Amino acid sequence: MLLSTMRGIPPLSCLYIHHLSFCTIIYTFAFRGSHTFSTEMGSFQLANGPSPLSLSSSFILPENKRPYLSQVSTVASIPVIDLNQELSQLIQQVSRACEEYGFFQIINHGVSQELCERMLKTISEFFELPPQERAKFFTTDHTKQIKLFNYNLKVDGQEDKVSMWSETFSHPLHPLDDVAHLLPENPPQYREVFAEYGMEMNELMTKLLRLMSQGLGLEKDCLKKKLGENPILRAQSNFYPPCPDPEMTLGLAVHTDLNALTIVRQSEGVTGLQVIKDGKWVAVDPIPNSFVINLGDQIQVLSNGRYKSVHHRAVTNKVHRRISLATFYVPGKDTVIGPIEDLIDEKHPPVYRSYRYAWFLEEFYRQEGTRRMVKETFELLTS
Ligand SMILES: O=C(O)CCC(=O)C(=O)O
Repeated sequence: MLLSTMRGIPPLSCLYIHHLSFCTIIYTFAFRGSHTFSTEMGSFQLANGPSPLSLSSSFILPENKRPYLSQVSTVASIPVIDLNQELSQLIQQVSRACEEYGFFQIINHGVSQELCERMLKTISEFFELPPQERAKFFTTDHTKQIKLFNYNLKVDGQEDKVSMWSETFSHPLHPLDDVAHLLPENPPQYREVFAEYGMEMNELMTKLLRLMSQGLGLEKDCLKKKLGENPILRAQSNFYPPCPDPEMTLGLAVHTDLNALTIVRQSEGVTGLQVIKDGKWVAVDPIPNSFVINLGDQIQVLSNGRYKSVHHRAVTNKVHRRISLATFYVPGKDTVIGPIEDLIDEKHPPVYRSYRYAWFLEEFYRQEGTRRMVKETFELLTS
């Protein structure tokens, strides 16, 4: 049962930010803090920070942007879909989840559990490296292919941005050849594990895009074709250290994903990802050996608004750290995105104008530091 009241929770519009390649939060890397606290991994220190992490004022959100955790539904959940079932039933479940939630979890997906565990362990070891070693990847330049950073949020009427309680490492995942030699040498298995994981994600993305196309009544490769000939997959590892007061801050601010499709593997046993459904926050509890799938802005546009790119956020945990790896399907910059013709008719006029993905990115950066309304700027006005 969902909570019937959300008093104290600000309207979503106050919180909107989207994903940069992946989230649309602002990059800065300010770190201030001098008090230490014990965590399960000692005192975590941001790679760009001079001292161990503490809940200093730079992490504290104004009241109207705090997570109000007691009001998050503990009972409602997003759909869980078994990929190993009869095709027409599977397509129906996927399209329903895409239309009603924009989010679902998948089980029996065919990706090796052992590989996923190795990948999460590798990420964990990466974030346990001494800050000075991780700092080699730190940058404030969002055009960099490989970047370690932490997301910040600009708050109206406040000069300083609020830092999110997380550290993020992002790089291409598939194809990897051009940048493989630039990925971390430590932990030593990093490159091999990510190369293997990238191939699995590429297959899974194709499988999901096919199901989603068929769910729209389209030929099975339609979405993939519309997303262009030179897409890439990017990986974004998120590390959330334990937080002394999860009510005061967020791990990742509210956003929709900028790209087409996202596959998230989260560490088991710690809940942190939350998604909005009918104006209420719902926790996405990790199910053993599952992936969370969420639709990005480009799928919403291609489907002419039938499939939803939904707002989500990550909250922190007082005792446990949490790790997640998001894999993003990123169209090539020249790809023209717009509502698919077969989905347009008299009853369903186009909701968006077509654009090159590069223009969407430009708009995304143009809005940096403001309330992000990127796909909204491509909406067509209806009379
Ligand atoms: O589960 C999580 O940590 C949130 C992942 C996410 O939203 C992202 O990386 O964009």
